[in-house]
Amino acid sequence: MVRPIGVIDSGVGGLTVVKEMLIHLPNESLIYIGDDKRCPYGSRSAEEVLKFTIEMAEALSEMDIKMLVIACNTATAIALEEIRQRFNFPVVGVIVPGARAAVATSKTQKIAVLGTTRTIKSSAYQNEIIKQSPYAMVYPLDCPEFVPLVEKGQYKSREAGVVVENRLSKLNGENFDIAILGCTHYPLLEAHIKKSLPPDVQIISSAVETVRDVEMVLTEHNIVNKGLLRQAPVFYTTGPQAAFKAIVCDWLEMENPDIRSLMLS
Ligand code: I24
Ligand code: DGL
Repeated sequence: MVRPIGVIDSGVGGLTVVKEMLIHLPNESLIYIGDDKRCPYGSRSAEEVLKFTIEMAEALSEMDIKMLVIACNTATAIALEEIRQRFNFPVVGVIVPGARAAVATSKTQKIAVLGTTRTIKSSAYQNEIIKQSPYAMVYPLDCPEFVPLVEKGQYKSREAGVVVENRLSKLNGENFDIAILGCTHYPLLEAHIKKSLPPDVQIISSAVETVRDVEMVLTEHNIVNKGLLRQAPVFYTTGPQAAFKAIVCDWLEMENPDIRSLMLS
């Protein structure tokens, strides 16, 4: 039995992190929980996000995971520290990796952060960037229209481009050289985001960066799976299975993924 890595998210957005993990960690087994029924988290209160995130971690703890990845930016912003205190397994969130990559890449240490309302209000990215680079300037921007836009499936449309451009125009005049995509859904809007920012601005996706941290933690804790072949990933959803399955199949290019239902209080 290969002990799996647990991955949690408010819905299907964390599949952007899963996609990277399946590519870069070919020996590891994964269990994913998407709280589709209560998605989106980004417009909810901190109390709700904390409670829901603890419930997901609890469910995975009972499934004997060896480590946990909080693939949701909003859940990471609100619940990372609390989850670390409550459970014995190592926990990786998406914010430290995104902030680290931004600080390492930026020439000017002027960094824009795009995220949900809850993530931006929490100041988690802002605090982490300043912790790593005390003289950095951070330009936070909440983008409440972006998640619904992606979830309507309209993220490629010209209309989506207009919405993105309007929102990002609020950063006009600020002189940053990095923009962090601080939300699972924003990589799907990356082409529009790129077009709406000055050409010299580099985009950093927290999803991609997070896998490096997962690899480091596995090595540090000596829990890399070296021998046995991995099991197929298992996906739990708190919402309807069919819609969830369709997105898993499409996004991860899987034919017949193992989709299961999970009830959370
Ligand atoms: N993308 C996301 N959430 C959705 C969606 C989407 N519907 C279409 N696309 N719906 O997130 C959320 C609510 N559902 C989810 C499933 O169960 C019922 C409720 C972004 C996902 C990023 C991996 C667009 C879409 C798609 C396939 C792949 C990617 C994608 F249809 F963005
Ligand atoms: N997964 C969330 C995030 O990364 C976006 C969707 C939501 O608001 O729940 O912030």
